[in-house]
Amino acid sequence: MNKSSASFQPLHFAHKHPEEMVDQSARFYDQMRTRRTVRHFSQRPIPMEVVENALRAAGTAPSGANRQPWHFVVITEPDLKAQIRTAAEREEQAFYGGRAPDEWLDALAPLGTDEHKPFLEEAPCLIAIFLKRYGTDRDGARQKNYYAMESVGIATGLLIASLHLSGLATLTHTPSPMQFLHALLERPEEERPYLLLVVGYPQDDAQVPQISRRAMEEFTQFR
Ligand code: IYR
Repeated sequence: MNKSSASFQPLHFAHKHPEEMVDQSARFYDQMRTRRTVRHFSQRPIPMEVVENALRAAGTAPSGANRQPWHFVVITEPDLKAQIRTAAEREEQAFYGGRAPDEWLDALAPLGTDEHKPFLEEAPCLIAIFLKRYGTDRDGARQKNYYAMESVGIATGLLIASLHLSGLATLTHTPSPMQFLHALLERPEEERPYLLLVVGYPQDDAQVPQISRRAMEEFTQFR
């Protein structure tokens, strides 16, 4: 592969009027600012077509050398969710019971999290996100992936935004370590668990921690 293998096509960029651009960006922000990480999920089923479309949106993420180094496992089977809960709670017991340094536990205190993860069984859908450390080319040879962390992170962000805009709540869950997902979901050697996304409706009486978000001017510099 070299430069001569590149082939191009017209972009067909959809130009918008500046007023519409500002309006769109403000509406997107107004929607996104209502997103909250939820830890109390209803057992109510969700329209799986929404999840499928959100995964399609995730798959539009830019990626290093367009390697698209992600794999998603959508889990709705009650048995499998129960197995994931058992395995995650085993790790979390060790985490909260001594493995995590006090500094980390202090940082988590405002969130009220602990080793109990009932949402892993109660939420209708879990999406296990895997990062492919390398791929295979047409001849079956190992092909290096580039910026896989960044690429999978961007895809995950698009997935979360799409699910939120569609009316579903999510929890970015990182049982630590989460190698058990690799075995339970029978993923190949080259994949690493990246994140477990819990998806569903919040419980009617769901509460979320009182937190605030930093103002854009506080985390941005214009020069
Ligand atoms: N994985 C643990 C701990 C945890 C860590 C961070 I960083 C959080 O933002 C929240 C929780 C758990 O899920 O409880």
